[in-house]
Amino acid sequence: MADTLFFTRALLPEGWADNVLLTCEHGVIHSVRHDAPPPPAGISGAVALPGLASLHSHTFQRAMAGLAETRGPSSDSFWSWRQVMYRFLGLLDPEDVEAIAAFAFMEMLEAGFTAVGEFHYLHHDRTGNPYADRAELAGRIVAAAGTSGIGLTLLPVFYAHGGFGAVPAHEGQRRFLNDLDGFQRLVEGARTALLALPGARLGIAPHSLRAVAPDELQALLAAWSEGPVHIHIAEQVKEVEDCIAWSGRRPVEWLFDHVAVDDRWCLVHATHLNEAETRHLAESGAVAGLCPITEANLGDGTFRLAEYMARGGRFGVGTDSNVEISAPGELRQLEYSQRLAHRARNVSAMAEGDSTGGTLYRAALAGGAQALAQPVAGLQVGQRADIVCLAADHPDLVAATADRHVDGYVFCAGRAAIDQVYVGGTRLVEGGRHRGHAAIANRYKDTIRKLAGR
Ligand code: NGQ
Ligand code: ZN
Repeated sequence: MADTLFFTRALLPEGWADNVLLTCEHGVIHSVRHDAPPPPAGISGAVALPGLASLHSHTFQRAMAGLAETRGPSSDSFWSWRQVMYRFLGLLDPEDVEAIAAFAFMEMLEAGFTAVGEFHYLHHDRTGNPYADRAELAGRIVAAAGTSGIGLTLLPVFYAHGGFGAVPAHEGQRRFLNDLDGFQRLVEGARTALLALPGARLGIAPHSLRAVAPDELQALLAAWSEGPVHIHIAEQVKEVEDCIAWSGRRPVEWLFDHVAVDDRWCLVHATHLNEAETRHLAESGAVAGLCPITEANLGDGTFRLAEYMARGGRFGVGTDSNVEISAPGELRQLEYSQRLAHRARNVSAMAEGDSTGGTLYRAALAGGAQALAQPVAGLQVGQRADIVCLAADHPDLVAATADRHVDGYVFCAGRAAIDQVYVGGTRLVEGGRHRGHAAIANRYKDTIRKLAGR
């Protein structure tokens, strides 16, 4: 099946081009030509950007957005937020998980993301017992991705303990827990479920050094040679302190001491790094999975982006808790976190004349594609035709040229500039709205009303 798409302007790997004609076969870009005459089908859209990946998401948390913003009895923190989150997830049944995921994936598409890495750790029923099909909830995520049309990399999570030193998990974590055999069955179930979803990928995710013991981590890695490995690491100061108390090493130090971290890895957050850790991470070829909006919402801290970029470190962005879903918003928050920390401007742009939005966009594009093992690294032959098309007549873009489009999108207009979104050459969003919006949103709202009464 061959399709033709034509854009007035497009961001290609070699730079901006006018009148770009793309042909696609089975969703993959087959040819790219610029300065082409419009095809008989006419113009597909105005300003085409390759779609970004959200490399780290827990979709179910979308439905608790706004529910953890009231001050508690003592000072609030990541850890008190986590208690709220555990209480919330205790309410969810499989159809709720699917409805919420479909809504979050739809919003990602409407907000400039064309692929997602779902770090999936909600496995068992509300009492903590495995479902008859161990991959029941993984299957719900896959079904939701199918409903929305987003590109999925599913990362089933191994979670076994409540803290460093293999301390027992507590009640609130009962829906996450597996032993190694149970996890193997989960991964196989997830693999089978993914067969129904074209272009989907599978990875694994040891949740964190808190939830996975060293021998378990080694066993997981020994059994997994084929794809991405994601882990939460060094998000909170307390996590770093607890890791030192347990092992004498900081989390990223411990990881590099004990496993071969390479370009299959995504270290999610990696907020608290010292200089040597920053260098090791940059040199490893792994991706730092930055989730700037969630990290700000949870009060995590600030990633050492300027140093890391200067060393050639790779990164991508993720929507994590999905408290606000926006591709331009993640890049904006990332840069603003740096401006506040350094009391400077345009921190992420590396050289005089570089666009900050353009620099962040290209880096997050490459890092997201790598971390998810998806062919979504840009508008070139062999990559999937995942495209975010901005409206050229948006007030913030009318006079834009080249990377000023991206700066206008990231720093001013945000998702309001999005006109169309394509995944695999199929138009899923038109006029900023997903083609299944009404049905997916109604089902989500019914779910929220039902959960509120539970
Ligand atoms: C998660 N989220 O798995 O949803 C975690 C919280 C934890 C973030 N780290 C739980 N942002 O890390 O223990
Ligand atoms: Zn996370």
